[in-house]
Amino acid sequence: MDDRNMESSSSILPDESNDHSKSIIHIDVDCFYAQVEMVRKPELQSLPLGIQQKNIVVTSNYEARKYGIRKCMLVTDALKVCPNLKLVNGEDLHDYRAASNKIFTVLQSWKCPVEKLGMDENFIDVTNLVQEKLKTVNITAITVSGNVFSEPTLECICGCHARLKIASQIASEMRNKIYDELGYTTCAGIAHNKLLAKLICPFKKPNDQTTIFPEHGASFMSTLQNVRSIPSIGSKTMETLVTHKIITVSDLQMVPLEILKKHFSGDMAVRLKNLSIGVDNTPVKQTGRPQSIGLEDSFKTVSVKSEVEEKFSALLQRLLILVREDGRIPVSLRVTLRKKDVKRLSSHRESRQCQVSASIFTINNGTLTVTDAGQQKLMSIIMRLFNKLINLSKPFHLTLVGLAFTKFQERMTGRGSIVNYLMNDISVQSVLNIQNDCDTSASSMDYSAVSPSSSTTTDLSDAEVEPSPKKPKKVTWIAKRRCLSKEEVASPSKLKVGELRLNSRELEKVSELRLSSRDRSLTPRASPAKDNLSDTSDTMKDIAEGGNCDNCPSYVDKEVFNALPDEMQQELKAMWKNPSSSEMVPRSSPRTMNKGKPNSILKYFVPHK
Ligand code: DGT
Ligand code: MG
Repeated sequence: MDDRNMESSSSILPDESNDHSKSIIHIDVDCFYAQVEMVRKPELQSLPLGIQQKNIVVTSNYEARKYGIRKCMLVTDALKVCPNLKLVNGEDLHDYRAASNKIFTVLQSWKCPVEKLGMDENFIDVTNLVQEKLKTVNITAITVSGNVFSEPTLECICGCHARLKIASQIASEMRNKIYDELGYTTCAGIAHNKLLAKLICPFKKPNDQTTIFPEHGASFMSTLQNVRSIPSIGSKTMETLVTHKIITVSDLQMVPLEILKKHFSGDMAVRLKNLSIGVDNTPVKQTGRPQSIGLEDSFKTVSVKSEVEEKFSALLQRLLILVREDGRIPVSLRVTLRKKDVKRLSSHRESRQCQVSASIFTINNGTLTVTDAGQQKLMSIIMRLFNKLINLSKPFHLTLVGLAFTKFQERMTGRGSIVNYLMNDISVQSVLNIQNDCDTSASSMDYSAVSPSSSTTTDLSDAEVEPSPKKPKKVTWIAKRRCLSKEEVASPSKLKVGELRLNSRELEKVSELRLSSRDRSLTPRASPAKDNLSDTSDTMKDIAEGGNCDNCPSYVDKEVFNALPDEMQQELKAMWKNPSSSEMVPRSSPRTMNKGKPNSILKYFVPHK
């Protein structure tokens, strides 16, 4: 903190309950889907443009908004207010997702934590960067870039004003870079917490930014007409508040804590009170790879099995594109249905999931692929799950079908990994990537919403659950990812043994991957797809049947093999010679396993339990 601030004669102390130390930026892309279309086809820029999903205009460019086009208008209504509206179908989210990822990548170049929220919003915690810049600038000369919600009258003693001014400059640089590199205009909100940064973001739009200082948090919040504007207030909380005549944020500010505690848990009541005055201490959590990748399609009603199958087939095609882009090999598939109860006029969701064999997927030249046979296999798994969810002897009515890959194979690709030796040209997720998956287990603030618009196909990848988190029809926690400490990541030996071991399927994959990427002409038979991961025999046989260098199967790179330590070479040779040697490997607990020969490579070939 700068002494000049400390010495300021007219200064205020930060509220004890409110820590001003952070600098947070929230960036939201203007009319996102519409901009993606306009960047792709610049001739659309001068036209009123609407993005159509089924019979809804989900968004429109600002030209169309001048005519009164609003988000989620029915197409028929939109055409009434703007007959010249140019409509582009936006049901395929592929390009939007790609644009979203590019924006995320640009924002990551500042090396600050970036949390992706929906497809077109990101939080960036620039606290450390601001601290660095503070060392090099003259504080009295810093000005806010863009708009200010309200000019400060008194200097806050903690120095937050200077920090937020610097943050506003950084926000401006970020927005410029997104525009220069990708062509998208954006809005930004700058504040000392996520809540205020997000809510102030649309204060001036499009293509603008606004900074709010902590002391104006409560007065800004009191301008919000609906408690629902607060991102973490979900429909249930809202209902309870409304029942007790707490409609506006100002109502929430005024209701005594004791009254709130009668209707909510003590923590929740305090949290609601804090939010109402703009206090929020939730951290910006670096977004990692999604824990699941899914798609849903909702519709009026489907009651015929063949139609359901068609819907799943279409979803699967699109899902496989997403998975290919992700690059990880899925090992678990979930089917979701929303069933309509016609008598009770209600609906509910049900899901079933099962493991899928990693061998359904192959990697060709670094790209994840699924053969036609693999797709058929997946379809039969999907329909089997469907049959478990639906009693076909009775009529059924569905209003949504969903598919998601929910688990992915993770491999040890560290220095000591046999995978590394055998398939060093193949890109797979390594244990080191797990660090990126840190997350996102529940904390008290959730900015994401999961309730797809009722008639659209929705991308449900964890990181981009709902295109518009601003409409929190139902707020829920989504991703609970594994989070390893740095120490754990740096030292794989501290990871749970089960996570590091290669199971037989992985070994099988090693051979498949190796073959597909290098030596397809020498391919031994590919193992049949299986729905579970426990069978080792085929794999071992495949390996044992190969061999053009001292029992070494043909698909093994001789050079790589020769680079292995002697001990490993001997072990591998013994194993190839005698596939039943896999039986030497105890299958029980990791503890038993560790009692074997120290550093035995075979211990990595134990099937997962
Ligand atoms: P903005 O930020 O007001 O300039 O306009 P947008 O279009 O960026 O709106 P935003 O940020 O709420 O949502 C980002 C994109 O998500 C938007 O371009 C289209 C999509 N989206 C928004 N709301 C909905 C919705 O209710 N249903 C569906 N399916 N998509 C939506
Ligand atoms: Mg937007």
